[in-house]
Amino acid sequence: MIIDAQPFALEADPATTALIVIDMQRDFVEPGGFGASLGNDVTRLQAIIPATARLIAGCRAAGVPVIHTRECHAPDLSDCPPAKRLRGAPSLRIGDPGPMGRVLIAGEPGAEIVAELAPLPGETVIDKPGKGAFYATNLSDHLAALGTRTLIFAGVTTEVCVQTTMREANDRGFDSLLAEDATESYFPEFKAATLAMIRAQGAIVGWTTPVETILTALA
Ligand code: C5J
Repeated sequence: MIIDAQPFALEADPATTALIVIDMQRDFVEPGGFGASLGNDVTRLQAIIPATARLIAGCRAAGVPVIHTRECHAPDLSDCPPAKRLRGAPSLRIGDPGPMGRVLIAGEPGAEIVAELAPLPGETVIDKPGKGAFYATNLSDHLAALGTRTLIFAGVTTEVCVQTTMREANDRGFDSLLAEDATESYFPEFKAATLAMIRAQGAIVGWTTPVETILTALA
């Protein structure tokens, strides 16, 4: 298939393509979670849920594997560097009890993916302690087993976990396409800058295009 995209069309085979939905967790998207504790307006992130749901549904219908990630840590915080936990002065730190359980801890309600985008039984969910989904996870092995060459990205936040993972993927030889309206930042200027820097210099990190364009190519 040919996907109309910026900075130029991307050629991909659906049989070797996978969708990675980054960190669409209650802790980032709902009031009372980690994102809100840092002083952010989470309603911006909630707004991408319908487009992300359409993208997931289109990929499932086309037989493109859907992989979900969650940024979260072990209950004993053994995989959370103190430098990450102690930074700044948030109202809640990682591991603290909050309205949705302990913040960014695996198994707590806040670490769960929002109900509208819940993984189907059998879909892969990668719990990751870092911003990038390749760091300290089995994502590389999983993609190798699938034979994946092209990655479609959605999720939050655009300039943090999404961009970090796209850069990790780029260095590992994947073609990476970001679904523009299925990703969001707490800071609109950071989203715009990230989309621009991804596709700059002849797709130096990857491509971007709207969800509907991806769905048209997959149909
Ligand atoms: C952040 C993420 N922003 N998923 N995490 O801390 O982007």
